[in-house]
Amino acid sequence: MITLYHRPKTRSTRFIFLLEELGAPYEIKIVTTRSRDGTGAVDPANPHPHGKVPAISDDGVVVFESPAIALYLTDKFPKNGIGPLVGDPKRGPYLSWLAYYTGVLEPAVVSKFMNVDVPVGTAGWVAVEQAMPFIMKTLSQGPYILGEKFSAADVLYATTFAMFAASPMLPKTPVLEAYVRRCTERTAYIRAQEKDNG
Ligand SMILES: N[C@@H](CCC(=O)N[C@@H](CS)C(=O)NCC(=O)O)C(=O)O
Repeated sequence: MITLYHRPKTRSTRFIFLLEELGAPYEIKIVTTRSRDGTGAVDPANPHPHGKVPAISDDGVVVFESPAIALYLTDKFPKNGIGPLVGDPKRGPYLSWLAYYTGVLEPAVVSKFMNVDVPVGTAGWVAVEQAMPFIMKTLSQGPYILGEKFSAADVLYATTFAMFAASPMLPKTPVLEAYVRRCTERTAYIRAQEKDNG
């Protein structure tokens, strides 16, 4: 049984979405975390090393960091084909896009959000103005990040774009809007919103 350590309306909500897509048996354990306004506190019940969400525990095996959780879950529950497995030609792109999410896109978006310049050429990631054209080119070639088929990579990317939909840092294009709509109209996404509060 998977336990999802979760705080409503945070990065952990997307893992309710993924678990619903996978049809996996899971329980939600609501934990407290620190908030940007200085309120909240790390919850001793949360196994994440820095008291953040998401984290999961699979009968005592703890997994943290969104791409690792996505990969762990799609490998463990392959029935619905949400994550290409070893041997599938899409496995390489799948791993790349999962790693790109926290290795490049998140730092790019957060740098922009916090008004911090990315030291171009030396940082381990690029500015959001470089990341987004690459993502937009990919999305203009197929309805999903990996092409024809929805995957757990879309769970990470589409929920991020949905969250920042109103932000000027994201391009307002029909391709991006249609992508977000396509993913957030999924019944698993809708069920996740209903279960967000535990
Ligand atoms: N790199 C982590 C980021 C997790 C993260 O920053 N989560 C936020 C919620 S959206 C959090 O728990 N913040 C509370 C804190 O930093 O103490 C991942 O993608 O899994």
